[in-house]
Amino acid sequence: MFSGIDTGPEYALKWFSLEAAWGKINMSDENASLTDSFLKHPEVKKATDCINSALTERLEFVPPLCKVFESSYTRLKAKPEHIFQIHPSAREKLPDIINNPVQGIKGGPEPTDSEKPWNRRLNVGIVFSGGPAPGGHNVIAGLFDALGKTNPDSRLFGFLLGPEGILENNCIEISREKVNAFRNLGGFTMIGTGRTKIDTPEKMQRARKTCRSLNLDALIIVGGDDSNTNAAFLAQELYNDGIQVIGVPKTIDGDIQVRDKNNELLCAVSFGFHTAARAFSHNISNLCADCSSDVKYWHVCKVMGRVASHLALETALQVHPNITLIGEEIADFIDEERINKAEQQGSVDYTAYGMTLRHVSRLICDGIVRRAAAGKNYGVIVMPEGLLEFINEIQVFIIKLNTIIADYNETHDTDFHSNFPTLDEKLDYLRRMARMARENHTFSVWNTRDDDLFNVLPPFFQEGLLTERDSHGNFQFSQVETDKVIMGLVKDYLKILEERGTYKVGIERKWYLRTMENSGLDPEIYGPALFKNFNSDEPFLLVNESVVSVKTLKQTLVKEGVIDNEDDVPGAVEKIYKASVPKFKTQNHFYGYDGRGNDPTWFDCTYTYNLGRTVFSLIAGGSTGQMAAIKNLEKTFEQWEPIGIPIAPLMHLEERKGKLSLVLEKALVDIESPAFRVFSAMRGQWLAAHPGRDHYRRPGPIRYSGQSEDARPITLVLNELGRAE
Ligand code: FBP
Repeated sequence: MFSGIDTGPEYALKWFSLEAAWGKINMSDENASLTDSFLKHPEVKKATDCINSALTERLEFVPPLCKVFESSYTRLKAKPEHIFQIHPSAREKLPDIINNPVQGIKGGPEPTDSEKPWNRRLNVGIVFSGGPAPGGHNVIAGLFDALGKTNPDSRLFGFLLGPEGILENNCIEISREKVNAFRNLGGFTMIGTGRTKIDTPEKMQRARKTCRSLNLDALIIVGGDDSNTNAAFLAQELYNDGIQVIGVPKTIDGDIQVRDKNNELLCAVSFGFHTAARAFSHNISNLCADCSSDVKYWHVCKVMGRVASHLALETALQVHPNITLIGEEIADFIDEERINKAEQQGSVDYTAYGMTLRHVSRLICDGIVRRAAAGKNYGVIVMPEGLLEFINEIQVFIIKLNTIIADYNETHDTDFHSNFPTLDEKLDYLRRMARMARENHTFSVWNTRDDDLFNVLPPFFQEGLLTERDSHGNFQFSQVETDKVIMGLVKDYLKILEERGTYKVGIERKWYLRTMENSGLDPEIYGPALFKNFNSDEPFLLVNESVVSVKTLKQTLVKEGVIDNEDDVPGAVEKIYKASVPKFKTQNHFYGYDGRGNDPTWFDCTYTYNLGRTVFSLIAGGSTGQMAAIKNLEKTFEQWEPIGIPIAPLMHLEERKGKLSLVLEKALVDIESPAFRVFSAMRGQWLAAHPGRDHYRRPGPIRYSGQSEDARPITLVLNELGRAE
């Protein structure tokens, strides 16, 4: 017998019972024929068909066109008024595209003659890169329609499963039938996506080979900050081949936002953001309805947003959850008290800048305790998945571990994660690094102090921090249970507050009076002894802090002379005390992949379709190294203005895979922005730590008609209103 394989009698028993179960599930022949005829019934067929009326309506929706695309011909017109602060490194590495201007798009009558006919036949390749974002299919649809309208012989190729499809020359030709099957639908299902990066001379060479073999005039990269960075480098690489490369700003994270040097907004948000935020918001508002009905759970909602907290902020504005954490605010926090104390001692307390994990957990506890005092032992918490990166001590770990992993991969034949597959092996490697540094008295990224601090973290969190980086060297926040880490600390601290007697559920005064009177007890005698605010006019009563158990309850009542030592605590009083003991129960939720795959809102349907048309105008106008964008997204649709933004001037240096690289800058939440200031002014109200109704908002489900949903993200609306003031 082979060791390790269970073939004994017990195994046989398990197998037979499984077989019996399948026998029941698999219909007998007689049942199968019955099912067969039932399945052929036209109503059954209709009810179970993949094509349903909601889908048909969606496929038939025609997004409106920006005014300029109503003309039969478009041309580009440089907008030299927009200038950028250019990084010298970008100037050096991207010389042929660094001086690109912002391009405006103008409509007009068809030109009569031109050196390069505007309606020439084009071969264009398109690729999705990174995570899906609602609206991607409409970029393809917009581009396909514009190509076909201008020259029916033009061809559009879709590279399969992301940039890997370019490297492998794995593509399909996109037909009208295909486009029509995906109009206004979410996901990137038509051609798929992937996270491969074209970042080495060898990969650039392979990309060039593919483009040449398909005789491409242009390559379109629909992606986030890293992918648009890639687009710029490819544009430079393929410049002399005459192959144009155009980027499209995609990511639900909403962190591609572009301003010129004079702070004028050129691109307010990437596509997909609105839909994802609205999808999360609809689901989270359902949780608000749930928890305020059953009044027993705190729903903890982690929402996607790898780095920036835009999605969390938009969700907060959409739903008004009781507590929302915004990473950028947490990083910006300054503990004045600690700074002053250190100053008085003639030193500097660097830990006073930014919040620690513990500090964040205390903030949450404060909200929970205050709501409990108002009788609300339930609520909704929203936190961004990238929160940990904004927390001092964690950020340091992430940067150090990124460097260690990147260095290891560069100097060894096999990579860090294959060489150290288990957590113990990884920890052992780190321990050895720290020991060597100590024994040899040399500088090391990982020292004994790091190792000690790291070892007090729970194993699941250590594992999370050591998780494999993505192909861009980014830390994969979606793989870390941020909510679990924070809520673990919250639970511990609430326990302490409960023991101190400061975390109590408020008792409704009316209920107290009724319960006492029903038991024949005088509420006026027990009240002052039991509650610390009995003599106020507050509607919720708080049990004295000294009462933390039935034993201390009795001691307090005896001390206050309400009962004698020999007496038992009356049943009604014990019941009232027990009702004040909080039971902190949580339900954790992660909102990310669901919203990423959602069918797009009217905003995203329209935005992306017009982006596709913009891409065509940029190609036809001879641009390369540009990102298609729509200016004025924050305003009404009539004011939307399609433009091309040069990518190279947007680059700056950032740490990637432990090294400084030129990349497109991610836009973080600006805590001085009107949207954030509104959030910050209203969050006290949304915490609703007062008796009475909560302030939850119901944004409703996503539609595409624009009839009953916000026309655009609330963040954009508020920022625009604030700017105009
Ligand atoms: P992109 O930046 O590629 O658009 O992806 C964003 C995102 O949806 C993040 O919000 C999330 O952290 C990440 O993708 C998850 O990535 P993965 O699909 O690799 O799990």
